[in-house]
Amino acid sequence: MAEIVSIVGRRVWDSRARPTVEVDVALADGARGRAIAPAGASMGSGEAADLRDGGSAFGGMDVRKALANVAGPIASTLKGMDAADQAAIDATLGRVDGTKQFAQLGGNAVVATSLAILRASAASAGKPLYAYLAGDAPVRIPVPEIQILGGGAHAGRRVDIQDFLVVCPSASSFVEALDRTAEVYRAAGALLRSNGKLHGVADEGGYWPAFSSNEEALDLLLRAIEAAGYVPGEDVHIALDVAASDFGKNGRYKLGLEGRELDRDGMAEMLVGWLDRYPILSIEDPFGEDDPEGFRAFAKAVGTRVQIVGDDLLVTDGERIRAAARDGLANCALVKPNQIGTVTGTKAAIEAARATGMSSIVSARSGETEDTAIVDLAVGWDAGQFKVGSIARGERTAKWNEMLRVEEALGAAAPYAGWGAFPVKKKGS
Ligand code: 2PG
Ligand code: MG
Repeated sequence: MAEIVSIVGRRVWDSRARPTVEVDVALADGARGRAIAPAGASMGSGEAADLRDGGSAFGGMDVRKALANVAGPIASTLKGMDAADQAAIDATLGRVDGTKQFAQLGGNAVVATSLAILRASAASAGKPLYAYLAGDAPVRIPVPEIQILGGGAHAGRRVDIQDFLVVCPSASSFVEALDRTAEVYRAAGALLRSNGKLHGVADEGGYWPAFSSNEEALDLLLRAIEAAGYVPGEDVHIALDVAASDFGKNGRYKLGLEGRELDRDGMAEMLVGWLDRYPILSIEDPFGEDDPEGFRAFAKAVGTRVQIVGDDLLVTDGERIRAAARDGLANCALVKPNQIGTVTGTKAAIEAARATGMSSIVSARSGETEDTAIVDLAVGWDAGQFKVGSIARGERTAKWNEMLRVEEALGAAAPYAGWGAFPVKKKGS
């Protein structure tokens, strides 16, 4: 037993210049752990709620109240507990809070505490966090989904679709997947610059394009893959995060860029048209969180042609994941610790996905920091896929670079997950 002797919070900054919560934990045996809460911009309504101060300072985003909860009720109830009993710690956080979405303590205070205690436990056991989480279970290095173009809530709604990403299941390693992605990123930048369409860089490091349609982004991505010397659909595939809750309500979708409104059938038709024309392997949140009917009809129509990922729809909630699998809404769960608030809840989400035959993607948020705990969660729990935004900006490369180190450290003990990570039929197989 390693008893928790201190829990200290402090205010640090995220990649959007917003305050966030960092927590330091110390155990009686001298082990320490630290974690920082990330923050989303396109959020599901069922997510754990961050506690923000409101008022005028920092646009109302300050976290003094959340920090007061770390120093007060959180520290006083958790001190003296066994850090290795993560389930008991997370259950205590739930009990002290008393609400479903951590509205009292703040999801930001809770997730940083839960992860900091996890890190301290791994340190106490003398193991890297991924090894502590894996125990004796076999693990793989996850396939990265990496953003090339940003849009939606992360780029002033310049394009409707939030993320245009690339994914390389046919690479032989994580190293090779990043190599291919970096070449595509360079090629995309060069093409945008030469067309005069480069507006800047979006929240997650992808290019912020000045396009007049969503298809223009898909065409650019295809050309960038080719310009980098790769075969689209073989060496490099496309993944999309439509983040449709941001522009859809009650089954109607407003494409601001093109000045059109689509019903759910029209939306499905547009997406199936894209599947026919582009090598798209994965589509996240193709419909709004309030439109399970859209998800169901789309999933039925496309079968195993594409991975359908639930983010806002599932909010890392094991129960929602099981229900979605039962109802045939999606075949992949996005997993973000701060959506459910605790380490235990996050693990339950991955287990629910596995138990129901769904794939899973451990994901960062659009507001991030140098914290790399999600790298260890993705490997240690063998998620199979990993999404962190683009291959530019330090809060993103902190994660990619850490994964490179983990792949090197594990060597042959952890193969690259490759095609096996996807619930789809590989073309030609
Ligand atoms: C998403 C995430 C990360 P946010 O929608 O998947 O890209 O964005 O953190 O803003 O929810
Ligand atoms: Mg998403």
